Amino acid sequence: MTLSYQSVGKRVRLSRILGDNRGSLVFAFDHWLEHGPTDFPGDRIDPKIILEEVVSAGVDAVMLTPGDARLLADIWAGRTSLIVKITGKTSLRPENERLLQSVIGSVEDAVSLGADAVAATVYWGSPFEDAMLRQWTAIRETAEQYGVPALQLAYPRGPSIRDRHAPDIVLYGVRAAVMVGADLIKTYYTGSRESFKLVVEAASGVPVMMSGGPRRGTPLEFLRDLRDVRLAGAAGAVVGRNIFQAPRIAAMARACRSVLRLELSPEEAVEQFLV
Ligand code: FBP
Repeated sequence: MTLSYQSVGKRVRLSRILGDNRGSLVFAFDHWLEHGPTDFPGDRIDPKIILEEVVSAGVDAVMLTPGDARLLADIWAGRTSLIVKITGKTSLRPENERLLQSVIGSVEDAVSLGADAVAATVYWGSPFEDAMLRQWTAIRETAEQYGVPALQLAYPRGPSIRDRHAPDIVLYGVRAAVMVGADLIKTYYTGSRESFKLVVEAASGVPVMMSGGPRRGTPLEFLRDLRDVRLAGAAGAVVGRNIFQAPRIAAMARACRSVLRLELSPEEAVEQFLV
């Protein structure tokens, strides 16, 4: 059977992000929008400085908003892959509306920027789940026409969800993401290799990446989680704060990459890059 142009496009773009299941490190950098200044203590205000450090360390892709992808193109273009996140929210909006993300760009914007994927969040379990699924479906359909993979940030979050990291809850969100056509899924870590293996299995071959989360107590703790999700069969991780809040950003990015690629153990990575 002859493949469609779109399915070839998707395959080519996905391979730029994931390689041949090499253990991919994506740098998430939409935090100025999502969280604001609290994520950027001290003098870490300029996104250019942070992004340059991370890109120079060598990551498989960066995930940026459309505006930052344009503004920071001199830094990432030609050096790494781009994922454009086209939904977002601020922490300034009223508490009861923080379970909804707004559309902040289009698939066409992402294509114009040269993106290898578009990303959108779905808060599974949110009172706004219906609105987010409508957004997701429109994005996924358009992305399909351009042969652009659609990454879903599949985040269980809502009044009925007590623990968003609970294995059953994460697994449910991932399965749901597969059922609505995600090509790549980013989700919460369930806390153990065994439970994350079940999450990966529930995705039935759709690549799953761990979402970094707040900065851990020590780099070693985080690197051990990266090693465990990799051994659980994850395609890699999408990491923001654990890299850009580290004392030495580029060194931490290198450590994460070598662990995800299973080139070094977490302990060896600390020894090589972080002492
Ligand atoms: P982190 O590694 O810093 O957790 O980044 C991943 C990410 O999904 C970002 O893309 C996003 O800004 C943030 O986490 C969402 O954070 P929250 O869980 O507070 O909504």
